[in-house]
Amino acid sequence: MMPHQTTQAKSTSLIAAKQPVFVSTWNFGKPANEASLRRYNEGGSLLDAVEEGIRLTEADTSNASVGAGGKPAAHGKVQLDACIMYGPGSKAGSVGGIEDIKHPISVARAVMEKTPHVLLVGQGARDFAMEQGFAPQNLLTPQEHEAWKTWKKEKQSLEVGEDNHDTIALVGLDKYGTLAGGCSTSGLAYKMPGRVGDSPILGSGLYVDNEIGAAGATGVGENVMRFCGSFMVVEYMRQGLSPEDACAETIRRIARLDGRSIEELHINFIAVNKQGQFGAAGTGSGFPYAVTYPGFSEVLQSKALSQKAIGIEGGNAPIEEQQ
Ligand code: SD4
Repeated sequence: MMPHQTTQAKSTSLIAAKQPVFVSTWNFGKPANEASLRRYNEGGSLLDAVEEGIRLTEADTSNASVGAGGKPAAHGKVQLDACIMYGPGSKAGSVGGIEDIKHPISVARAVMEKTPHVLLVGQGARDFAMEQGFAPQNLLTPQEHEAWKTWKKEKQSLEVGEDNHDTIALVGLDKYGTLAGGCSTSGLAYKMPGRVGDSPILGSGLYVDNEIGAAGATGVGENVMRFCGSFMVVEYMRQGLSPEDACAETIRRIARLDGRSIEELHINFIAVNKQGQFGAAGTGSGFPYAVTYPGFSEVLQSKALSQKAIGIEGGNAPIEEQQ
Protein backbone atom coordinates (compact mmCIF):
# COMPACT_ATOMS: atom_id res chain seq x y z
CA MET A 1 0.00 0.00 0.00
CA MET A 2 1.37 3.41 -0.89
CA PRO A 3 1.77 5.79 2.03
CA HIS A 4 -0.33 8.90 1.68
CA GLN A 5 0.86 12.31 2.58
CA THR A 6 -0.53 13.71 5.77
CA THR A 7 -1.52 17.34 5.68
CA GLN A 8 -1.93 19.53 8.73
CA ALA A 9 -5.62 20.21 9.10
CA LYS A 10 -6.40 23.88 9.20
CA SER A 11 -9.26 24.47 11.62
CA THR A 12 -11.16 21.57 10.14
CA SER A 13 -13.91 22.26 12.60
CA LEU A 14 -14.72 25.40 10.62
CA ILE A 15 -14.71 23.89 7.16
CA ALA A 16 -18.01 22.64 5.79
CA ALA A 17 -17.35 20.15 3.02
CA LYS A 18 -19.25 20.02 -0.22
CA GLN A 19 -21.45 16.98 -0.34
CA PRO A 20 -21.20 14.11 -0.62
CA VAL A 21 -18.38 13.97 1.89
CA PHE A 22 -16.67 10.85 3.19
CA VAL A 23 -14.52 10.80 6.31
CA SER A 24 -12.55 7.76 7.42
CA THR A 25 -9.76 6.51 9.63
CA TRP A 26 -6.04 6.22 8.83
CA ASN A 27 -4.09 6.75 5.62
CA PHE A 28 -5.82 3.90 3.86
CA GLY A 29 -9.07 5.80 4.32
CA LYS A 30 -8.18 8.03 1.38
CA PRO A 31 -8.45 5.38 -1.36
CA ALA A 32 -11.50 4.01 0.46
CA ASN A 33 -13.17 7.44 0.49
CA GLU A 34 -12.30 7.88 -3.17
CA ALA A 35 -13.92 4.54 -3.99
CA SER A 36 -16.98 5.69 -2.05
CA LEU A 37 -17.18 8.97 -3.96
CA ARG A 38 -16.71 7.18 -7.26
CA ARG A 39 -19.52 4.76 -6.48
CA TYR A 40 -21.77 7.62 -5.46
CA ASN A 41 -20.98 9.57 -8.63
CA GLU A 42 -21.78 6.49 -10.68
CA GLY A 43 -25.30 6.54 -9.28
CA GLY A 44 -24.87 4.40 -6.19
CA SER A 45 -26.76 5.21 -3.03
CA LEU A 46 -24.94 6.61 0.01
CA LEU A 47 -25.04 3.14 1.53
CA ASP A 48 -23.59 1.60 -1.65
CA ALA A 49 -20.83 4.20 -1.47
CA VAL A 50 -19.99 3.47 2.17
CA GLU A 51 -19.96 -0.26 1.52
CA GLU A 52 -17.79 0.12 -1.58
CA GLY A 53 -15.12 2.16 0.23
CA ILE A 54 -14.89 -0.35 3.04
CA ARG A 55 -14.81 -3.29 0.63
CA LEU A 56 -11.74 -1.77 -1.00
CA THR A 57 -9.92 -1.85 2.35
CA GLU A 58 -11.19 -5.33 3.17
CA ALA A 59 -9.87 -6.67 -0.14
CA ASP A 60 -6.39 -5.23 0.39
CA THR A 61 -4.32 -8.13 1.71
CA SER A 62 -1.40 -5.81 2.49
CA ASN A 63 -3.59 -4.32 5.23
CA ALA A 64 -3.08 -6.59 8.23
CA SER A 65 -6.02 -5.41 10.24
CA VAL A 66 -9.05 -5.35 7.96
CA GLY A 67 -10.64 -8.15 5.93
CA ALA A 68 -8.49 -10.60 3.98
CA GLY A 69 -4.90 -10.52 5.20
CA GLY A 70 -5.93 -9.48 8.70
CA LYS A 71 -3.99 -10.74 11.69
CA PRO A 72 -5.59 -13.84 13.21
CA ALA A 73 -6.84 -14.48 16.70
CA ALA A 74 -4.60 -16.44 19.08
CA HIS A 75 -5.69 -19.79 17.61
CA GLY A 76 -4.61 -18.77 14.12
CA LYS A 77 -8.00 -18.07 12.51
CA VAL A 78 -8.91 -14.60 11.23
CA GLN A 79 -12.10 -13.40 12.95
CA LEU A 80 -13.67 -10.26 11.53
CA ASP A 81 -16.03 -7.65 12.98
CA ALA A 82 -18.05 -5.13 10.96
CA CYS A 83 -21.15 -3.00 11.04
CA ILE A 84 -23.09 -0.63 8.83
CA MET A 85 -25.64 1.98 9.77
CA TYR A 86 -28.03 4.09 7.72
CA GLY A 87 -29.32 7.35 9.16
CA PRO A 88 -32.96 7.35 7.94
CA GLY A 89 -34.83 5.02 10.26
CA SER A 90 -31.58 4.27 12.15
CA LYS A 91 -31.22 1.00 10.29
CA ALA A 92 -28.24 -1.13 11.17
CA GLY A 93 -26.61 -4.50 10.71
CA SER A 94 -23.48 -6.06 12.09
CA VAL A 95 -21.41 -9.20 12.39
CA GLY A 96 -18.95 -10.22 15.09
CA GLY A 97 -16.20 -12.82 14.99
CA ILE A 98 -17.08 -14.03 11.50
CA GLU A 99 -14.58 -16.41 9.89
CA ASP A 100 -13.68 -17.16 6.24
CA ILE A 101 -15.67 -14.28 4.72
CA LYS A 102 -13.66 -11.57 3.02
CA HIS A 103 -16.30 -8.83 3.09
CA PRO A 104 -17.95 -8.68 6.51
CA ILE A 105 -19.25 -5.19 5.69
CA SER A 106 -21.46 -6.72 2.99
CA VAL A 107 -22.65 -9.44 5.36
CA ALA A 108 -23.49 -6.70 7.88
CA ARG A 109 -25.51 -4.96 5.19
CA ALA A 110 -27.33 -8.21 4.43
CA VAL A 111 -28.11 -8.62 8.14
CA MET A 112 -29.61 -5.12 8.06
CA GLU A 113 -31.59 -5.60 4.88
CA LYS A 114 -32.56 -9.25 4.94
CA THR A 115 -33.11 -10.22 8.57
CA PRO A 116 -35.17 -8.77 11.40
CA HIS A 117 -31.97 -8.71 13.50
CA VAL A 118 -29.08 -6.33 14.01
CA LEU A 119 -26.12 -8.48 15.10
CA LEU A 120 -25.08 -11.99 14.11
CA VAL A 121 -21.94 -13.58 15.54
CA GLY A 122 -19.55 -16.46 14.95
CA GLN A 123 -20.83 -19.59 13.23
CA GLY A 124 -24.33 -18.16 12.85
CA ALA A 125 -22.96 -15.15 11.00
CA ARG A 126 -20.85 -17.40 8.78
CA ASP A 127 -23.80 -19.70 8.02
CA PHE A 128 -25.94 -16.69 7.17
CA ALA A 129 -23.23 -15.34 4.85
CA MET A 130 -23.05 -18.70 3.05
CA GLU A 131 -26.84 -18.75 2.66
CA GLN A 132 -26.56 -15.32 1.10
CA GLY A 133 -24.04 -16.58 -1.44
CA PHE A 134 -20.80 -15.30 0.08
CA ALA A 135 -18.01 -17.71 -0.81
CA PRO A 136 -15.87 -18.93 2.08
CA GLN A 137 -12.14 -18.53 1.71
CA ASN A 138 -9.02 -18.73 3.82
CA LEU A 139 -8.29 -15.17 4.95
CA LEU A 140 -4.92 -15.91 6.52
CA THR A 141 -2.15 -14.89 4.14
CA PRO A 142 1.12 -16.86 4.16
CA GLN A 143 2.85 -13.77 5.57
CA GLU A 144 0.41 -13.43 8.47
CA HIS A 145 0.56 -17.18 9.05
CA GLU A 146 4.33 -16.89 9.49
CA ALA A 147 3.96 -13.86 11.76
CA TRP A 148 1.42 -15.74 13.86
CA LYS A 149 3.71 -18.77 14.16
CA THR A 150 6.50 -16.50 15.37
CA TRP A 151 4.18 -14.82 17.84
CA LYS A 152 3.02 -18.19 19.12
CA LYS A 153 6.57 -19.37 19.63
CA GLU A 154 7.93 -16.19 21.15
CA LYS A 155 4.70 -14.51 22.26
CA GLN A 156 5.97 -11.51 20.40
CA SER A 157 4.62 -9.76 17.34
CA LEU A 158 6.36 -8.84 14.16
CA GLU A 159 6.55 -5.11 13.55
CA VAL A 160 3.32 -3.64 12.27
CA GLY A 161 4.07 -0.78 9.93
CA GLU A 162 2.39 2.57 9.65
CA ASP A 163 0.40 1.52 6.65
CA ASN A 164 -0.76 -1.90 7.62
CA HIS A 165 -2.62 -1.54 10.84
CA ASP A 166 -6.00 -0.57 12.13
CA THR A 167 -9.68 -0.54 11.55
CA ILE A 168 -11.54 1.33 8.88
CA ALA A 169 -14.45 3.42 10.09
CA LEU A 170 -15.98 5.43 7.24
CA VAL A 171 -18.84 7.90 7.56
CA GLY A 172 -20.60 9.80 4.82
CA LEU A 173 -23.05 12.63 4.28
CA ASP A 174 -24.77 13.04 0.93
CA LYS A 175 -26.19 16.10 -0.78
CA TYR A 176 -29.65 15.40 0.66
CA GLY A 177 -28.33 15.53 4.22
CA THR A 178 -28.51 11.77 4.66
CA LEU A 179 -25.88 10.19 6.88
CA ALA A 180 -24.48 6.66 6.86
CA GLY A 181 -21.40 4.82 8.02
CA GLY A 182 -19.61 1.54 8.33
CA CYS A 183 -16.76 -0.02 10.24
CA SER A 184 -14.67 -3.14 9.56
CA THR A 185 -11.71 -4.78 11.28
CA SER A 186 -9.90 -7.98 12.13
CA GLY A 187 -9.64 -6.53 15.63
CA LEU A 188 -6.70 -6.71 17.93
CA ALA A 189 -3.91 -8.97 16.70
CA TYR A 190 -3.84 -12.42 18.36
CA LYS A 191 -6.92 -11.63 20.42
CA MET A 192 -8.65 -14.35 22.41
CA PRO A 193 -10.77 -16.42 20.02
CA GLY A 194 -14.31 -15.12 20.27
CA ARG A 195 -13.26 -11.70 21.47
CA VAL A 196 -15.41 -9.06 19.79
CA GLY A 197 -14.30 -5.44 19.91
CA ASP A 198 -16.04 -2.12 19.55
CA SER A 199 -16.19 -2.12 15.75
CA PRO A 200 -19.45 -4.07 15.25
CA ILE A 201 -21.10 -2.60 18.33
CA LEU A 202 -23.42 0.23 17.38
CA GLY A 203 -22.73 3.29 19.48
CA SER A 204 -19.18 2.11 20.12
CA GLY A 205 -17.20 1.61 16.90
CA LEU A 206 -19.78 3.49 14.86
CA TYR A 207 -22.87 5.59 15.32
CA VAL A 208 -25.08 7.45 12.87
CA ASP A 209 -27.81 9.85 13.95
CA ASN A 210 -29.56 11.31 10.95
CA GLU A 211 -30.50 14.48 12.83
CA ILE A 212 -26.99 15.30 14.02
CA GLY A 213 -24.05 13.48 12.48
CA ALA A 214 -21.99 10.32 12.47
CA ALA A 215 -18.87 9.13 14.26
CA GLY A 216 -16.52 6.16 14.16
CA ALA A 217 -13.69 4.81 16.26
CA THR A 218 -10.39 3.01 15.95
CA GLY A 219 -7.96 1.85 18.58
CA VAL A 220 -8.30 -0.41 21.59
CA GLY A 221 -11.94 -1.45 21.45
CA GLU A 222 -12.17 -2.20 25.15
CA ASN A 223 -11.48 1.49 25.79
CA VAL A 224 -14.27 2.54 23.45
CA MET A 225 -17.05 0.04 24.07
CA ARG A 226 -17.24 0.57 27.83
CA PHE A 227 -18.23 4.17 27.10
CA CYS A 228 -20.34 3.99 23.93
CA GLY A 229 -17.65 6.18 22.41
CA SER A 230 -19.13 6.98 19.00
CA PHE A 231 -22.54 7.62 20.50
CA MET A 232 -20.89 10.02 22.94
CA VAL A 233 -19.22 11.91 20.08
CA VAL A 234 -22.59 12.33 18.37
CA GLU A 235 -24.17 13.49 21.62
CA TYR A 236 -21.47 16.15 22.05
CA MET A 237 -22.18 17.31 18.50
CA ARG A 238 -25.86 17.50 19.46
CA GLN A 239 -24.85 19.85 22.26
CA GLY A 240 -23.23 22.13 19.68
CA LEU A 241 -19.60 21.04 19.72
CA SER A 242 -17.77 20.86 16.41
CA PRO A 243 -16.87 17.35 15.22
CA GLU A 244 -13.25 17.80 16.29
CA ASP A 245 -14.18 19.15 19.72
CA ALA A 246 -16.77 16.40 20.17
CA CYS A 247 -14.12 13.75 19.46
CA ALA A 248 -11.67 15.43 21.85
CA GLU A 249 -14.22 15.87 24.62
CA THR A 250 -15.21 12.20 24.33
CA ILE A 251 -11.60 11.13 24.82
CA ARG A 252 -11.17 13.43 27.82
CA ARG A 253 -14.35 12.08 29.40
CA ILE A 254 -13.35 8.46 28.76
CA ALA A 255 -9.97 9.11 30.40
CA ARG A 256 -11.66 10.71 33.44
CA LEU A 257 -14.03 7.76 33.87
CA ASP A 258 -11.39 5.13 33.15
CA GLY A 259 -8.87 6.66 35.51
CA ARG A 260 -5.83 6.08 33.32
CA SER A 261 -4.03 8.85 31.49
CA ILE A 262 -5.13 9.80 27.99
CA GLU A 263 -1.97 8.44 26.46
CA GLU A 264 -2.56 4.97 27.88
CA LEU A 265 -5.93 4.53 26.17
CA HIS A 266 -4.95 4.31 22.48
CA ILE A 267 -8.24 5.42 20.96
CA ASN A 268 -9.19 7.72 18.11
CA PHE A 269 -12.43 9.10 16.73
CA ILE A 270 -13.60 10.62 13.45
CA ALA A 271 -16.82 12.57 12.98
CA VAL A 272 -18.93 14.46 10.48
CA ASN A 273 -21.98 16.55 11.26
CA LYS A 274 -25.13 17.23 9.31
CA GLN A 275 -23.65 20.50 8.01
CA GLY A 276 -20.67 18.71 6.45
CA GLN A 277 -18.15 19.82 9.06
CA PHE A 278 -15.67 17.11 9.97
CA GLY A 279 -12.93 16.43 12.46
CA ALA A 280 -11.01 13.84 14.43
CA ALA A 281 -9.04 13.44 17.62
CA GLY A 282 -6.77 10.81 19.09
CA THR A 283 -5.13 9.99 22.38
CA GLY A 284 -1.69 10.33 20.79
CA SER A 285 -0.11 12.44 18.13
CA GLY A 286 -0.16 11.22 14.57
CA PHE A 287 -3.59 9.68 14.05
CA PRO A 288 -4.31 10.46 10.40
CA TYR A 289 -7.79 10.54 8.94
CA ALA A 290 -9.01 11.00 5.40
CA VAL A 291 -11.57 13.44 4.04
CA THR A 292 -12.91 13.30 0.50
CA TYR A 293 -15.51 15.41 -1.26
CA PRO A 294 -15.88 16.71 -4.82
CA GLY A 295 -12.64 18.47 -5.67
CA PHE A 296 -10.86 17.48 -2.44
CA SER A 297 -9.27 14.31 -1.10
CA GLU A 298 -6.63 14.49 1.63
CA VAL A 299 -5.20 12.72 4.61
CA LEU A 300 -5.35 15.14 7.53
CA GLN A 301 -3.79 15.15 10.94
CA SER A 302 -6.21 14.76 13.84
CA LYS A 303 -6.18 16.76 17.04
CA ALA A 304 -3.68 15.08 19.39
CA LEU A 305 -4.57 14.92 23.08
CA SER A 306 -1.11 13.83 24.16
CA GLN A 307 2.37 13.91 22.70
CA LYS A 308 2.69 10.13 22.67
CA ALA A 309 3.38 9.12 19.09
CA ILE A 310 0.94 6.65 17.59
CA GLY A 311 2.91 3.70 16.38
CA ILE A 312 2.14 0.06 16.42
CA GLU A 313 -0.05 0.54 19.45
CA GLY A 314 -2.50 2.58 17.40
CA GLY A 315 -4.93 -0.19 18.06
CA ASN A 316 -4.10 -3.49 16.49
CA ALA A 317 -0.94 -4.28 18.38
CA PRO A 318 -1.07 -7.57 20.22
CA ILE A 319 -2.84 -7.40 23.55
CA GLU A 320 0.27 -7.89 25.67
CA GLU A 321 1.86 -4.80 24.15
CA GLN A 322 -1.10 -2.71 25.21
CA GLN A 323 -0.94 -3.59 28.88
C1 SD4 B 1 -10.83 -3.49 18.02
N1 SD4 B 1 -11.11 -1.17 17.53
O1 SD4 B 1 -11.13 -4.61 17.64
C2 SD4 B 1 -10.63 -2.41 16.99
C3 SD4 B 1 -9.21 -2.39 16.57
C4 SD4 B 1 -8.75 -1.11 16.01
O2 SD4 B 1 -7.10 0.30 15.51
O3 SD4 B 1 -9.46 -0.22 15.73
N2 SD4 B 1 -7.51 -0.89 15.87
O4 SD4 B 1 -10.61 -3.21 19.19
